[in-house]
Amino acid sequence: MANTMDVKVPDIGNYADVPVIEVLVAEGESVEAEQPLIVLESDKATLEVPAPAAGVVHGIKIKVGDKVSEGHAVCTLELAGEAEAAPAEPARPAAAPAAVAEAPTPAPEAPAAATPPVSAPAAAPASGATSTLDVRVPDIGNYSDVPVIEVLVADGDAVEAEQPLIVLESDKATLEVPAPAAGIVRGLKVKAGDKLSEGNPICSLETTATADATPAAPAPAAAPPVAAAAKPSTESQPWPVPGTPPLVDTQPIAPPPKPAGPEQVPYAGPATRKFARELGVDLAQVPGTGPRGRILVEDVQTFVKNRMTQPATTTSAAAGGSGIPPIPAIDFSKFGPIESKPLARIRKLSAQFLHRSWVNVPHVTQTDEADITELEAFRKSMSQELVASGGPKLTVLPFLIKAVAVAMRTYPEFNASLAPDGESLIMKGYCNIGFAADTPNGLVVPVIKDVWNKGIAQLAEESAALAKKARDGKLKPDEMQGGCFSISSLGGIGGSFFTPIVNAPEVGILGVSKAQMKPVWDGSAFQPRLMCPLSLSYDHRVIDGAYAARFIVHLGQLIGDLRRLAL
Ligand code: CAO
Repeated sequence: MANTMDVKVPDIGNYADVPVIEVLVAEGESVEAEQPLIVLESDKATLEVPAPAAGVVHGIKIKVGDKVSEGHAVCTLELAGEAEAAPAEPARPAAAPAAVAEAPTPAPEAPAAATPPVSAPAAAPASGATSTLDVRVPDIGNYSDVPVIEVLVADGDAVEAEQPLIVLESDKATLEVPAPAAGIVRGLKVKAGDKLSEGNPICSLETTATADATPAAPAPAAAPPVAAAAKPSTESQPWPVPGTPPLVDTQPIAPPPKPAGPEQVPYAGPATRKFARELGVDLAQVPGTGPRGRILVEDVQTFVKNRMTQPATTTSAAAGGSGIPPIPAIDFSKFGPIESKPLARIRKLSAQFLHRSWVNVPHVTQTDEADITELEAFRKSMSQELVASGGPKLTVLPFLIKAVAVAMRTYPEFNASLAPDGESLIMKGYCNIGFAADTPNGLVVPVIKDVWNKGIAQLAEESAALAKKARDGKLKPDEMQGGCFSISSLGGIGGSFFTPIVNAPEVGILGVSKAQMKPVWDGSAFQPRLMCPLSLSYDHRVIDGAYAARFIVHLGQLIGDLRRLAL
């Protein structure tokens, strides 16, 4: 008879009702021991629950979105062999509760003798005086000789308290070691590839004593063994103890957005990191599609697939990696004072996306002007009416979204994507339209779903709600996915025509600028008309120039006479 094991959510410290963000296995799938089964993510930590033994997965009892606590059933494992059978309830590690404790003070189980991450000076120096702290690898459970995968600071760098200094990664967990206090990094003793254990020196920190920053004596209780980046210093982040519950803490890699700091560590779990390393993929170049930008194994696969299907022109060895001559690095400080300002994560990501589109897609931009005189009159009167009855304010954007969606019915190639192998077009039977939103953190593109089946008032309400969420940094990943076409509206700002960059794998994007009154010849006289500049960029591999010109003319007709939208 088959030997089975019930897999349950292990001890996850003080966490409860933690959302499941990924289920990584399917019914009947064979898994190796330690292969991650599900991923849990609280607002502070990402945890993988791996298989405690090799076997075949049956009776999955968890789905994405479920909220689980310790003991929640995950699945049953039909064990691969007697030798690998493990007890149904793994033993709880003594250190685990402390390790994952979210409590503001260390959990009582925290080993009293845990190596403090910092040796503070013997006596508190006077306020304003400098002192030196030795920063060492803190208590990391039973792990030893853990490889350093990234060193995030250099000698002489000024760091904030809790700013990550190095990243350690075992085959089960990835953890950052943060600075225990603000200061200047001195005598850095580690480099990527070194193997570290508890107590090994990392660097010294030259700190300026203030009442807050420099305790009079070492305070291991206040310095968590491994604290999560971008989180309050009071939070403990543990490592799992080997051979015990199948809990892997992957978080200290903080989710975005992250305040200014050093180069950000790509946000990915150990399984993804291991996979990327096996393939030699630099995770910093991989856009994450998981919750809060988390990089998934599938993202690494897509990245590699895209690289492999790129035209040969990008492999020219003589010209460097991408075949594009690099822009030379210049020491600007030779010419005057400068300041280095770290880029927000969203800006870095959008830079990647835009560059990717720019170099992959042969762009052409077709411009035209749409007569929105009637639209504007209608919009203003309807907006007042809608607002008076508690509805949304009407801007030009929802009309444009609707008009583009209707035009895409007549010109379906604008609602297509090129297959990755370039051999076919994927025609979409749905219509989701994204719109660029300018936010304090950079450009984001929320997507309105199912535009064909929505009226303009509903589009106004949804676009306003999504734009607000975008500005508040609260967009969920699925609210930025699934777009078929994008609109970039600068009409509320000014300017005339521009060249928007296609949001690949979409094939078209409409840039909209500020409408202005212009004299327009009606055959017998000039009439004052409100003309809106439109700039349609398209992927010339998919769309012919004539097709694009017909599309923009048709779009202008729809916008110019809204009755056509009802046809
Ligand atoms: N012509 C004339 N007026 C226009 C207009 C146009 N084409 N487009 C908008 N307006 C008006 C609006 O109607 C509104 O006027 P009222 O207050 O009198 O009603 C005013 O300008 C402000 O509109 P808005 O821009 O705040 O609202 P919107 O719904 O038109 O746009 C959003 C929302 C999110 C698209 C916009 O706020 C935004 O972020 N735009 C920037 C997009 C961007 O950065 N694009 C570049 C991407 S590539 O780097």
